[in-house]
Amino acid sequence: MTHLPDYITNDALLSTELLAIGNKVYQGDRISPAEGLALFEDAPLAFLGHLANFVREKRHGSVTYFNRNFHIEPTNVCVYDCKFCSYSQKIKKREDGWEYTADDMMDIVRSYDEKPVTEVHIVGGVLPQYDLEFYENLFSTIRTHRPELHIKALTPVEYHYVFKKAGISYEVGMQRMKDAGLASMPGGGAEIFHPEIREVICKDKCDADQWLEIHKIWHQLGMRSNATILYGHIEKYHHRVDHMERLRLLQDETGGFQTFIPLKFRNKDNQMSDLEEESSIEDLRNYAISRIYLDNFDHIKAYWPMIGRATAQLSLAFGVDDIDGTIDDTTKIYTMAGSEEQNPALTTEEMVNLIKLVGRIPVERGTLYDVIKDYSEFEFEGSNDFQGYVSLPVVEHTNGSDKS
Ligand code: V47
Ligand code: SF4
Repeated sequence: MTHLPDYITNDALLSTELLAIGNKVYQGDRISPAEGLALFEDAPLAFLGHLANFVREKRHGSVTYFNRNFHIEPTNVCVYDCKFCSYSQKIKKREDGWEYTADDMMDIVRSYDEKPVTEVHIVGGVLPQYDLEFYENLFSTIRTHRPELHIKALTPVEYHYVFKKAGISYEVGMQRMKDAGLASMPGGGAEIFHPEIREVICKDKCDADQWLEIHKIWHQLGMRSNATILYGHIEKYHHRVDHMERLRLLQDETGGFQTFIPLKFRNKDNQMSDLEEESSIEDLRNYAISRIYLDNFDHIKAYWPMIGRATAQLSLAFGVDDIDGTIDDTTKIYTMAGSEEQNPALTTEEMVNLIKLVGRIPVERGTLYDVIKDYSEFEFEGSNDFQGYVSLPVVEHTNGSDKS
């Protein structure tokens, strides 16, 4: 049996409760919501990093995944009024925004024809002209044009809206999306599930139960999806725990989630701009607790355009094993909200270097975590004497994986 190392158990700053949680994590036992809350409230960063890195390395060793994808945002105008999102205000001045037609979107898809991307990620605002037939036609046209391109598109927010308008059930709707070529669902629209917060920040779009139900139905069709949390605004720690608990319970039932993606709230150009943003320390604590809490999720992803490259590199020691794709177009929902990266573009070589510089092994993956290329032997150009990274104590492992 693996035990916490002495330098942790002898740390006078760690309470008996925290050490008991640490031992549970070492033994592969699930922590309770109350214990999750205790981590948020009391655990020091280094302790969280140690535990999260233990879990991360037990599952994935040093492997760090990335994929080559591009984004299409059909529109930056939205009928919904999410207080944290700059798109919600554009509906009043619709002419200032963009609304792509299916042809416009196919032009974008075709512009990647010669590029070795494996995934198109489609997500944006909700508008009436984007209805059931529109998305069916779009997905099937993309699939016909480039059959091997994985279509990861839309969220329960759009699906709920579109199916309701079409008068069909979630079951029928998701089956039709699958038949048209939808291959997986990204994690957006989750925000904070708890009604105390959801009512304030995004009360008019699908609620928590509807979000979870659509993912459940999608999983029951044999398909995979992601989940997010939008943290660092008006929610309290217990709302974050509640959010993760709901996801963990559904994952116990279906096993269909691949990846959890914590999204840090950014405060530019939205109705919550008066709020201060979380510190990078809190970002790292949040990644670590996500890794520890969600024991039935394979992957924790850092969305690097949002937190910046340096924090993304650090996150790899705090439970994260995936950095989002090499994106060479602009994903405006974040640049408008004030993300770290004004032009979120990384070439594959830059992504590989970024991961290697912090001592991890870059592996290019497909959307479903099929290994496309292992870059462990890749010699990168540039600085070998990177000094900015604090490495955590190496954890000893007794077995390769505890995937459930
Ligand atoms: O649900 C909107 C977020 C999400 C802000 O599954 C904001 O691979 C921060 O879910 N500050 C959509 N976030 C994006 C998304 C996503 C991103 C990357 C990868 C994957 C994946 C999914 O964007 C929305 C919302 O939570 N968002 N406004 C803001 N001001
Ligand atoms: Fe619309 Fe999504 Fe923005 Fe809400 S978060 S306003 S649903 S684009």
